[in-house]
Amino acid sequence: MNNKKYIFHFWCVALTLCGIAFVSSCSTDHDESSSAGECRAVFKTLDWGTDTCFVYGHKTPDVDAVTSALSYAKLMRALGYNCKAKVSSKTNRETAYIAQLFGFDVPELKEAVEPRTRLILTDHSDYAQCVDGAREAVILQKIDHHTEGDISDAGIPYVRREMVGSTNTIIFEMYRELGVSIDREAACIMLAGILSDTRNLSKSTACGIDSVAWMALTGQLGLSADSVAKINLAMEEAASSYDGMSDMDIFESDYKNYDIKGHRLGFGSLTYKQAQMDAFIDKMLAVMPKVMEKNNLEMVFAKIDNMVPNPDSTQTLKPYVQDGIYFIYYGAGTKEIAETIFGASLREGVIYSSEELSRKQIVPKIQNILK
Ligand SMILES: [Mn+2]
Repeated sequence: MNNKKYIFHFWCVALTLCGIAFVSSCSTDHDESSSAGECRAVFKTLDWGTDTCFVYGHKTPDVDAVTSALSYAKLMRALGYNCKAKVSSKTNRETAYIAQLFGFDVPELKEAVEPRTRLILTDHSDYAQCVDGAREAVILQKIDHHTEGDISDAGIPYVRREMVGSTNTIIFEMYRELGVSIDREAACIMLAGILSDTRNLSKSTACGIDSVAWMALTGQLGLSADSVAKINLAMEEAASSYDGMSDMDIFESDYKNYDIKGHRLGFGSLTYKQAQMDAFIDKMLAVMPKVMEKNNLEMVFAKIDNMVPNPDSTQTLKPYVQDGIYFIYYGAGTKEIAETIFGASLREGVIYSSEELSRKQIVPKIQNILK
């Protein structure tokens, strides 16, 4: 190898290693002062371009997707970067409810972006969930709490991915580490995301750091545990009140697409009361072929949280509690996948599981089974 080539090779390797060290230290290191300095330095080196950088959560956004885009765009603006939150498809009823209660504006709808648009992605890690045009855009950052999807971490200059209950918990940590003050609006926005994704810290995905953020934000907003429980209950009711919605809109109220090893699949997350569960499942099974056609899928899945009256009737702020999930499936090969994960079907297309797995926990299991 001649000398010049050798030196060039050396610098390529050295710079690559530095890059990797930077990303991983920023994404896992919680030594606040040093990681804050490193993050600020990484942000400075990003290719921001001259136009606004858009911050997007996933398509068919839930509250965490919408609010993480808002809170992160706000954080970036506080650091001096021209960022704006957008949504790539219409928002759901729970988002409308909490935005009105807390008094924040839902981002404008922008369904597609031009090539070379600068993007920051929150709450998703798969191209199938991105705003249209994302593959031709420049993705500057990814802030997420899911396993790594087909938008690989390695290709993005700044990634912070932690398996916590809500994307907003990660963003809360970043405000603190970067020393950016959390104003009332930011506190409301982040709390909304945490309440929704962790169902007020009751989901199995919630961890210690979610509680830390919950304590700090509710404290700042002067909300008692009871008033937070009331807000959460109303959010939960808004999320599961499907009255007046078409079956397709219900299925898509909390829905994601995935491309896994060449298989295109869709996955809905629903909630329903056990008393009317059978009829609800029949309606959802009937709409799944249409979901398949509309989204050009090979397989369609949904999990339905099974809600039963709370045996402890003194808990008026928690009239219903979850009792397992129903997992429904449609499409060639889906029965085998579903039964490998959850065991035998109750009837064609339907399985019950007492284990309350979230979509985030089920998708990696499907990923392992698919060839
Ligand atoms: Mn989320």
